[in-house]
Amino acid sequence: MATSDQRSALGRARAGANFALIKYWGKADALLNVPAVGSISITLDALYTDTQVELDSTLARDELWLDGKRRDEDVAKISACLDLLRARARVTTRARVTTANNFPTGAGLASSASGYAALVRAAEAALELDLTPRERSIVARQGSGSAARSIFGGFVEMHAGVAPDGSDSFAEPLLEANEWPLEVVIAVTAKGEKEVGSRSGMMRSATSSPYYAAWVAGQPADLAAARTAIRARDFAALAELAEHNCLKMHAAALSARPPLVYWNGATVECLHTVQRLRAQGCPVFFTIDAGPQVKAVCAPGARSQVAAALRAVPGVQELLTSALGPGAESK
Ligand code: 2P0
Repeated sequence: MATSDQRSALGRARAGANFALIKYWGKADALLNVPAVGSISITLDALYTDTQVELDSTLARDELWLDGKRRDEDVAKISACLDLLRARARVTTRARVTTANNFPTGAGLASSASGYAALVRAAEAALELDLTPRERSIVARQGSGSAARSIFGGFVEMHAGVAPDGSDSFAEPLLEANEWPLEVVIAVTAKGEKEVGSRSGMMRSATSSPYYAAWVAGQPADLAAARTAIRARDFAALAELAEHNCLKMHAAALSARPPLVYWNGATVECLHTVQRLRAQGCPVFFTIDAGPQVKAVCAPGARSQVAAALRAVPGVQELLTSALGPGAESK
């Protein structure tokens, strides 16, 4: 175990981004960051965050460097997450956190998911802690709900839980990446950080959308059906469910006051393109998060056909492709 007079220690980790097929949208407890609904996601191997945590006893406060820039405005959030781990290690030393995404930050590509998962793994190493995967997931959740899922690879289920202290609100693996090696083509339709982040977007949906209660009530059935489809590797069933669940989440966002329209014109064109491809027999489905990018999930053989079709959509600026990947690993 680390000691409180420790002068310096270093930890490094990499975590893949994930996105949900059955979405997380809404909180049961904002303070503990407990989601109102469970979710099911896939972790990617080609989009990731690399993070280094360096304990430095000369620092008066934590320091954050993101993609080469100092981000004082984001330090409070990462300090809160580090404090959970420092308390366990009985260490008070402040840390210099250096982190880089290999994909656009804050544009609906799950940078907080990979970011906090990598932070937890790197800080755990620096503090010489030895957490269980479940403990890592619980700490990562308190940084960002979706980060609880990036602790694991492949197909992952996040449990909302019922305990008032959040102790049963964690993610668990459903299938490893190689057990159903789907692939992903992401159509980037706008770059730059989005106007309304997920956190305030989901709060606004919860407090003002007339559809929010229906969204929450429908989630257990969608989770159960998706679990069954994933275990059976039933692509058609998962495709129908994931698109339905995504559009329900967006219905709750669109109907908030003021409304949350995360899409642009190219987003909608991509959605139609994916539906047309599937009607023609191509195994692909879409999902869209709190941003304008369209994530197309496909069976391995369909990737080049899907990429060609999405590349031809006016307004698509860039395509990112990925296989499914492992959970967060220390380096
Ligand atoms: C998801 N999203 O399930 C959903 C779908 C966005 C749309 O998880 O407040 O950044 O940090 O817990 O994890 C994004 O929400 O929110 C998200 P916080 P987070 O992937």
